[in-house]
Amino acid sequence: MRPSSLYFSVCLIAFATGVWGCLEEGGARQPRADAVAVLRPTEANTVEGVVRFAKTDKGIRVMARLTNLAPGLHGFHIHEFGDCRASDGTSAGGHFNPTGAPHAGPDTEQRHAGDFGNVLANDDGIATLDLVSELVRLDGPDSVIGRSVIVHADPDDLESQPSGASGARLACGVIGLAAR
Ligand SMILES: [Cu+2]
Repeated sequence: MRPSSLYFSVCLIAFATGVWGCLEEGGARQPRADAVAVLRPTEANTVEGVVRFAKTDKGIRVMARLTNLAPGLHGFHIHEFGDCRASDGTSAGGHFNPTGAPHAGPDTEQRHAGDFGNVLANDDGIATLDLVSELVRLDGPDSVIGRSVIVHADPDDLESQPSGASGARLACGVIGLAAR
């Protein structure tokens, strides 16, 4: 069986069983996403990536893959405005914080809705993140649709107010409804 027909068959089975994730060309299986942010580099940077959001029984699953980062930790958050116009990303505003909570890490109960802490880039500059958040909303008044995702130059120390002292903004992407 040719690889392409195998791909088609597997997809057909996935479709028939109601598993919408199916297979990407290249083989990595991805669950369906309800929202997506495509991150573009700010001026003088090359960092880019995709962040996908999917509703689950336990909260919103957040799946990110970023490239061209310096190896190490980088602060990673949802910011208030879905506005990546400024060349340095500052038009995205501060952290999205619908409950008025202090900034903290993703394991602290009182935190911003989009306090994802850090992503860890490997030696190839690639960082991935996969977590389930009970604070992120994709509908209602606290929805993150229309907000933005920012990845920073420095690590988030998970305690400095208001945003973890994570420095310059390397890439910015508006959160929108996903096509699938
Ligand atoms: Cu941030």
